[in-house]
Amino acid sequence: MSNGEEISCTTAIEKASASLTRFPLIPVRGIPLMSCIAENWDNIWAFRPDPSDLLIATYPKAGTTWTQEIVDLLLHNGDAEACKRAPTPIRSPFLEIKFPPPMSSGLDLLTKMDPPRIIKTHLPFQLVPTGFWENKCKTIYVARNAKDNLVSYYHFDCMNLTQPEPGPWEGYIHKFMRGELAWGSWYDHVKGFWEERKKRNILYLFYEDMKENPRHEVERIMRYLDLSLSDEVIRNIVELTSFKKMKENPMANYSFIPAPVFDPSISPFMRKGEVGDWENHFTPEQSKMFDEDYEKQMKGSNMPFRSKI
Ligand code: PPS
Repeated sequence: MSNGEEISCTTAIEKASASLTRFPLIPVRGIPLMSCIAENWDNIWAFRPDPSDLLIATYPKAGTTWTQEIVDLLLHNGDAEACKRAPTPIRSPFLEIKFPPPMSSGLDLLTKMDPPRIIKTHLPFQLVPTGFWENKCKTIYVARNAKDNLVSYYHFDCMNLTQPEPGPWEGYIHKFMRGELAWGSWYDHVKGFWEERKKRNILYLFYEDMKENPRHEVERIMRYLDLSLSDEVIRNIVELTSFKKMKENPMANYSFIPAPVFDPSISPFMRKGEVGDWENHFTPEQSKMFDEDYEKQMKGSNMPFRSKI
């Protein structure tokens, strides 16, 4: 997208903002989704990807944007300028998102793009349109430890004025534990894709591994995409996708979404990008209560989550 198109995208959001609201949640097959998504469900479910399309699936705030940027750079041989052609959600549409006109929905954007496309979703495994599996589309799933994921989601729900009202922090923890936030239960989401990862050839990544050894994870993504890039290009991609660089990159930091939709005075989209920030939010009592519930909800899953590195 040219600079002109980016401006018209921002203008569209500004025009639509009068009808934008904190969308209530409506269950779709038991999963709470924003009403703007639930009301368009039949069209989302009917989406047929191309076998060459790549799906990046996450629970919200688990490292989606970071992974979208890594993938786009890998597919463009590390060409930073090429990856500044448009903001993230235009380069890599968000499958299920649908805001009032004149804003384009994820499906509108996908229809206008030629495959192979990099498609983002937060849908849990059972709600991903079956064409992705029938067409054996490559899928990268990114999971983030529950406590940091929750903290990031809380700040996002405060600043994104289309998300349901988060309410007070203490109550938010309970909503997360009960799976009442948009896109449902974190526990079921991470387990759902984990259980399917071998059968569906899903590359399952952890945010904490990406922070600890970004080069290692970038190389894993590269191999999964059947690419082979030079040492120097890989080094450059790791640098370009560091938190600091992405925070400064207007095509990757969501600064093109104007207030009052994303209100940066409440929290920036690129907030901290750390592992362990939950320690600055949970009281010892909240942490203990959360851990006890976590043990029950994750019993038998044996997933290698780390809330510290
Ligand atoms: S969304 O809205 O669901 O697509 O958000 P998502 O991109 O999944 O998650 C946003 C959080 O990821 C952090 N982030 C990064 N961390 C480390 N390195 C890089 N490059 C990076 N890019 C984004 C972002 O800051 C959000 O986490 P918090 O903890 O809120 O800072």
